[in-house]
Amino acid sequence: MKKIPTPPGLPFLGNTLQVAGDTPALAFDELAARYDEGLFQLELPGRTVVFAYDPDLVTELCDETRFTKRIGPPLSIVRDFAGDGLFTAEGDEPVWGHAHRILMPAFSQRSMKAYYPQMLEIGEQLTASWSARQGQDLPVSDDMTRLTLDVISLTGFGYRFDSFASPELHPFLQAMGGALTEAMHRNTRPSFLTRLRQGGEAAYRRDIEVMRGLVDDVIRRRRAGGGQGAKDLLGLMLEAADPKTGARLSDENIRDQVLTFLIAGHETTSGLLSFALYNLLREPHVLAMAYDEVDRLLPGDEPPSYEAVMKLDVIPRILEETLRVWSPIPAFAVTPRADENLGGYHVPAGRPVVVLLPTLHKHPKAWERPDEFDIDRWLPERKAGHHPGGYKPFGNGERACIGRQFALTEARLVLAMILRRFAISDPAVYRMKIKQTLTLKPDEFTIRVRERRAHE
Ligand code: MNH
Repeated sequence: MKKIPTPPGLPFLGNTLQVAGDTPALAFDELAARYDEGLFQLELPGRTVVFAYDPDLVTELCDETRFTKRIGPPLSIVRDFAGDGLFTAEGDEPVWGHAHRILMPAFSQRSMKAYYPQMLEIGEQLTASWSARQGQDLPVSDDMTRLTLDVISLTGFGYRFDSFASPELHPFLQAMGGALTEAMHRNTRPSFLTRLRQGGEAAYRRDIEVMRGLVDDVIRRRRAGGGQGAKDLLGLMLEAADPKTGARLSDENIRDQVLTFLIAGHETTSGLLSFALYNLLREPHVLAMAYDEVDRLLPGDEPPSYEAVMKLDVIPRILEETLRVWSPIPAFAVTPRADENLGGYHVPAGRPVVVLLPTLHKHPKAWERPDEFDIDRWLPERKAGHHPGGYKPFGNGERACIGRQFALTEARLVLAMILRRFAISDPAVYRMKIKQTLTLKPDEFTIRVRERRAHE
């Protein structure tokens, strides 16, 4: 067996200092650039972790008969607030299967069509808000967050944040950003340092209380308003039984799921939309193709129909390529079910193996000219030739993202609505600066817009 490359570390701290900054994802990416083997190993506080990014190794890691999702740090820390929600539940806990089977129907393509009018409504709030702010610097990540939070809360729970009515972001978002960032730091920071930061612990507990308070409000309003028979996420959770076992979700589990969906259902899609706008401003010929497409397929001023949006082709390819170049979730973790030979390297059962998406998605074994933003990679004939382990923005297998269609439907609609109405520009000539709160976003990215044609 070959030896997994390991960067030299310090006694006691191991490799902690190499990855303890504000953007661990970028630190992992830089370490990966040093090792052509396609994997390396780090000694982090209290544990040894393997990081893999060679597409052949990732193909093996995605074999669910050999590897399974692992809830270790940072997800085990996120359990402090997301509990047994789908994202952070262990696969062998029965509650994961119960919730998965109860909620799957809410993510079918048919359900997407049912959510469409609400997605459209919030999309129109965004474009109205931008129209009123023409010529001003628009905070892209903040406004995309307003949009995606309002969409998941309205479609999932019938709850309105009305984020575009307020210049400040909702306190829920502040609390969520704080808690996710703290979970990220606790992942790489030695635990004695976390124990020493007493104010940090209090702030973390406060953030969790703010989020829980909001969740209780969401559930209370549904119960007060009757809302019997609603087919949204909350309706299914309150009323449906697991088709396999007949089990229903406990009140505590419903709270965990609501918080999970409020977070997972918006944080990543807002990153995707922000990165997509960033890419379009750097690729004028792609932007021109996108304008041409929306003018052809969504002409006039009427709200675009679901059917017309489903016919878009350039915009979905922009989203696929954006997820390759900038994956909002930069990593996911699996572990061998039994001691494993992973491409000639010994990996013991239970050892965490983290798939590093930014490095994987630019690996020369899987991608020609990996640094080029090329939406033609996603033409059907070229897609068929892709490396099977080279692209995993939504994770893998049965623990892959349940909200993939939801995110892609929302993102293609909103990107189309923006481009149909506005000419976008970037007079500040933004340079990418990543902000990581576990997930990635462009920090302090602003754009300006002008109406493309006069609306009476
Ligand atoms: Mn989502 C799991 C990426 C949008 C709800 N999501 C995952 C995983 C990735 C991921 C990667 C797997 C994580 C892991 O293996 O530990 N998700 C994304 C991206 C987007 C996204 C890149 C948008 C772009 N996700 C959404 C949306 C929702 C959602 C929208 C809900 C409406 N995601 C989830 C849930 C899980 C998940 C829930 C956990 C699924 C499970 O394990 O059963």
